[in-house]
Amino acid sequence: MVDMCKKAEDLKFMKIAIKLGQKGEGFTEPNPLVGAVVVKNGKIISYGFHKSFGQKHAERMALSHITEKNTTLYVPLEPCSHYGKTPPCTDLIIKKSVKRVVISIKDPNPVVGGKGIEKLKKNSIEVDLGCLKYLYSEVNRHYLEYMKEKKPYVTIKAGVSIDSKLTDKYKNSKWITGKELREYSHSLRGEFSAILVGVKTIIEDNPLLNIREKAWLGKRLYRIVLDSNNIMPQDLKIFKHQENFPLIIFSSKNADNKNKKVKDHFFVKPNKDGLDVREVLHILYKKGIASVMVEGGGNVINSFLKERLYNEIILFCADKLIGAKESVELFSSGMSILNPIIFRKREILEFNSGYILRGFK
Ligand code: AOF
Ligand code: ZN
Repeated sequence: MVDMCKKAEDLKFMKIAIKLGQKGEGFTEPNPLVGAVVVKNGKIISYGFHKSFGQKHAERMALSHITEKNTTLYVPLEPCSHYGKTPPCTDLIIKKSVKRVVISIKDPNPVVGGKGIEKLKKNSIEVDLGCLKYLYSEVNRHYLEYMKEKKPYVTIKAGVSIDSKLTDKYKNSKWITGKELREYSHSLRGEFSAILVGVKTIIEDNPLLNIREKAWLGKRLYRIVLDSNNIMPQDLKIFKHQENFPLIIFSSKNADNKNKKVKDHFFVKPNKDGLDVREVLHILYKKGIASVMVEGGGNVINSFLKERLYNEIILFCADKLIGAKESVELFSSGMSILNPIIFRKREILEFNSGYILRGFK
């Protein structure tokens, strides 16, 4: 893969713009991660990034206060040309007499989709497209999946023993991974718009499913529960703190109990494994949820694996052997043919008590 830019200095400044955009991770969705750098005579004179959903676009943060003309603007995503929550960034770029704009990728958002670049060119601004497009597509993968595939980016996360067991022989899953791996996994929630679990996990563990780490202070995280038969008791902890951690429930259209327990309680098509997860994802897309981490238990993970509805898998593997045939295995239903999971990229991180494997489809 070639990720080259037209000029060597473009590579340097675009890398900085992309890194700046990453500061907004976990806070901008369903909007993208965008940073912007303004350069004059080889020096950065201003920069900015999109901090959180609804706030100013990166280009506006970087350009608003500058007086210099004939600058180069580095922005990984094509500048917008539409009136959204803020006026078009292209108008500001033109007003500020920017000479050249370097962009990694065209904006897949249909309201922009090339019109931003066209407008800049029409106003005699030089545009270079493609610089670090692979790097940026990786960084901005939630937004791209959401815009292009019209579904949230799905990450499956599971804590397993080295023999792939999700529970011990009494079907307890809570202590498969130790403190070290559990804390890491907990903090990872910050990267996503939502976490999704099955009702069994909620009833057995009575978790809050929120984020408590300082690093993610102020983050809003949706909690999604798949409860086919609508049996979840309403005195569980999951019903608390819905201001910052809104709860969404999905039950089957065939459930006997059709009482809505929260405002966003949806009744969807059932299938033989539980619920039609495609419909679940479609509803989440419509609600503006760009990424979901599927946390378990076994049945829920199974449904997403079976439908191949995932973009990424994160396995927290503890140095433990469980061995019992009564314990729940990861993907125990299996495939009818040998069907390898092909990761285009994988990362492995070692800990004292195990390792994390993160595979990207
Ligand atoms: C951002 N931040 O830095 C840039 C974006 O919801 P709005 O009105 O703010 O518009 C969001 C769209 O604006 C987004 O989908 C993308 O097409 C474009 N660019 N958005 O949130 C930014 N540059
Ligand atoms: Zn904009």
